[in-house]
This record gives sequence, C-alpha cells and structure tokens, in this order.
Amino acid sequence: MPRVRYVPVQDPTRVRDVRVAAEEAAAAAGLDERRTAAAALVATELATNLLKHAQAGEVLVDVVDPPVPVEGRPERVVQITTIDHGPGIPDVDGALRDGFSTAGSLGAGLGTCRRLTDGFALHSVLGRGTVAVARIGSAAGEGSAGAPGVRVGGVNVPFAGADFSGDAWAWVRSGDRLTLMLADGLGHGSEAARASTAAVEELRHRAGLPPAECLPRLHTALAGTRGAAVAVAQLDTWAGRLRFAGIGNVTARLREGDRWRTLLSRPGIVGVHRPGTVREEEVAWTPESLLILHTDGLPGRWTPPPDTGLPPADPAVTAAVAVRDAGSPARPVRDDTAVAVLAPVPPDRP
Ligand SMILES: [Mn+2]
Repeated sequence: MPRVRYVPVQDPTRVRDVRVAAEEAAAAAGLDERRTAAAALVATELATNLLKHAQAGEVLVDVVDPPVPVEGRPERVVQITTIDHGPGIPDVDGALRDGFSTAGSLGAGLGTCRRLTDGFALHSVLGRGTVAVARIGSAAGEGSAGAPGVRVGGVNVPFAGADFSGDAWAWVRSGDRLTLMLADGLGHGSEAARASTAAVEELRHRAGLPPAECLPRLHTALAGTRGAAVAVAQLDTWAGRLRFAGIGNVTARLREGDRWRTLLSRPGIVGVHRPGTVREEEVAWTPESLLILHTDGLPGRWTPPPDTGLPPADPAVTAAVAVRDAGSPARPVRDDTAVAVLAPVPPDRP
C-alpha cells in the first residue's frame, strides 16, 4: 500500500526527515540512484526554504501518477509539495532564476530545483503564502507527447500526519478517454487505505469504461474492504464531453467560465452497498473548464476562491492551494484530505 509522507517543518531537524521521506518515496517509485539523489536534493532545498522564507510549513511527499495522461500503466513519479502561510514571494520568476537568493542561501537554489525535476511549479500570493510542487520521475522532462490537451494532478494529506492516507486518486487513459478517480476509504488509517488502494488497482484494469459501468466493477473489487466513497470523471478529449458518476461523499466541482457547479453523487458506499442504478451526468468540457474532486477533508460547502493573479498552470498546485486555503485553526480537519484536479493545458504554456 502506498505511503503518503507528511512532515511539518518548523525547525532545521525536520529537513533531514523531508530528505529521508523523499529517498523512501524514490525507492517506492523505483527511481535509480541519480534520480533519487535529485529527489533528495530538491526535498532538502524546498524544506530549507520553508524555514528561511516562511519560518515554518508543511511538506507532503507522495508517489503519484504523472500529470500528462498516457496510455498504459503510468510510470509513477515522486511528488514533493510544500505549503506555507508565510509572507509570499514578491518575484516568483526571479526566485526561479539561478543565483537568485533572498535570504543568503547557500543551498542549491530554486533554479537548480527546476532543472533537476521533471516538473516544478511555484505559486505565491503576497500575504497568503507559497505552494511549491516538484515532481521527479525516471527521466527528465514531463514532455507532452500524445497529451490530450489536459493535465492531471492532486495532493493527498493524511489525517494527523499518519503514515497512510485513506484517500487515493489516480487516472487511466484509453484513446480519447481520460478517466480520473478519487476514492475515500471509510474512516482513516491503513484499513481505509486498503479500500482506496483496491479502487485504484481496479481502475487500472478498467480504462475506457464509462463511469456508470466502472463503479459497479469497483464495488465488486472492494468487497471485503471497509468500502469507500468514489467519484469517477471521464473526459472524452475528442468530443469535449465530461461524464461523471459518484457514490458516497466525494465532492465534484466543475468550473464553467466564472461559475462553479457541483456534479452530484448518489448515496452509498462502494464495496458495501451501492444504489441500484448509477446515474451519470454529462456536461460540456471547454478550454475554460476545470474539474476539482475532493474528499470530505475539505468542507462540503467549500467554494474555490476567485483567482488571485495568474491561475496555476499546474493542477497539483491548484490542489495544494485548495488545501491551504480551506484549512483554518477554527475549523480543524478531521479526516484525510485529497484533492484531484483536471485542467486544460493553457495555450501559452504548453
Ligand atoms: Mn475519509
């Protein structure tokens, strides 16, 4: 069962923990020595930056599906996400240039991070904080070969810093059909993770099945587990249509221009009891669309905030920003939280 590593960084001793987490994730992703070293270096740099620029922050180290959907079983990549509530970075482009330093850094620098990773994105809002996402796979460059004009990304935050998250997200692609799934295993901890992992494994064998046909297969595959709430969204990139079906408490929010609309799930628990009929919703998908799936770690009435500045080009950044902005000391999170995002590739940033 895949581990999700959560490391709060509030003092220099935790930087080593972040590096070790990155090395463990690299081993789990099957990366070679060279790419493992890159993951360790980037993890160290990002964790050090949290202390220097924001005093403290959180680091998530996960093994995820890559952002560009390809056919077949995806080669999974290490994703390092940092979230802070610091002052923000006034000049993001400058910070990404080699040699740039604001706090007398002797570290590798963010420019090096960008060069060593397959994907690197920084999103900063003054007064709100900074999100950084770095992905390291077996080969440099995420490329866009065969990309259907969309990218997929997500973050997964285990409840109370546990070793496992009961939530899981994954995608599969079959021709023009890209299917994104988010599963929330009942409760949290390793038994919840077993249920959501079973959903991911089953999804890998069901590429191309429409959501309403996929969910009954997942129901069968999850028998004997605690069960899960599951949302399945399938984009036909050729037709520009999105089909959605969900069972249980997983929220799907679709941006249409400047409106957000909720795609409805049926009550039930996949693997335990499902409704007799699974209804599918079908909507148009345009270059202005954005799909956010999230588990109940985020409040049900959570509304994506209006864009401040440039919308993030990286869907994993969008997911991390959602997690950051939804959490507050007044409303502590009571469960694992996962957010998965499907976003069109911006035309100017391929
Ligand atoms: Mn849960």
